[in-house]
Amino acid sequence: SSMEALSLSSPMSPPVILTQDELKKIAAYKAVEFVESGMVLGLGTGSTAKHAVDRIGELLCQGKLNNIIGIPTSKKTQEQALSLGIPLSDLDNHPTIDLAIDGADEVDPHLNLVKGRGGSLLREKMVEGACKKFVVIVDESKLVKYLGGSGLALPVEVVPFCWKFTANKLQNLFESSGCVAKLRNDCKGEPFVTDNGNYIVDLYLKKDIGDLQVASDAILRIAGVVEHGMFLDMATTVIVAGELGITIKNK
Ligand code: ABF
Repeated sequence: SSMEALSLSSPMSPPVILTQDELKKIAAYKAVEFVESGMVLGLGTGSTAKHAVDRIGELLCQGKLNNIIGIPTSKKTQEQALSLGIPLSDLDNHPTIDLAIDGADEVDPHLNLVKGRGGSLLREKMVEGACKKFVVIVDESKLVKYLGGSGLALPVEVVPFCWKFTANKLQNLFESSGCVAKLRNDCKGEPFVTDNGNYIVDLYLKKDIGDLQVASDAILRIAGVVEHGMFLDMATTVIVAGELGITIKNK
């Protein structure tokens, strides 16, 4: 893996304090520099990816990009892209995508990710799994030593049918990591429903779950599980914006 650091301010200028949203925007704009006319683009979801989609719309509008086809990873991003006039299609029509840009909840030192706090993990995994290049954009708060290390949950999309049965199986699977499985609720206290009509079970872990590929396979073997939020060996580039500048990590 290679690394490249770009400073945001010259050594002589006074330090600039940036908000987390400004850092997200800096990472997003940097990623859009990889976009070229004629590309089929995976469009991510979340507050970081939103800046990238806005920027792509702006460049299209200014005529600085042409012939872009966007493949959205959620209904929300689909609406945003439509409002910006970005031409859209889907994986059925474009099974190979040139480049996807999306955020993440956690990034480990090997560029493995946790995604799905926003609830769009299934479509994200389908689209981003079909990409030649997958550029992840984060502010430095998303960097962790191991997945689960932020104290946030590992999200799992499950079918609504007997979700408690599935949640129990998931909790038991990671019993030795002190796992607690909770159904995600929306702001009204009702089960959160994904774009695909499913539920999300959030797995809170107290310890490292060990071999991630083994954990991934075990989760996916449970009937009732649709997909989980570990994105292993998928990111080709991670752009991290921090107070001291932008770091670009390549696989
Ligand atoms: C999507 O947005 C999700 O996979 C991830 O959960 C979330 C990150 O959101 P934000 O950029 O708002 O932190 O990429």
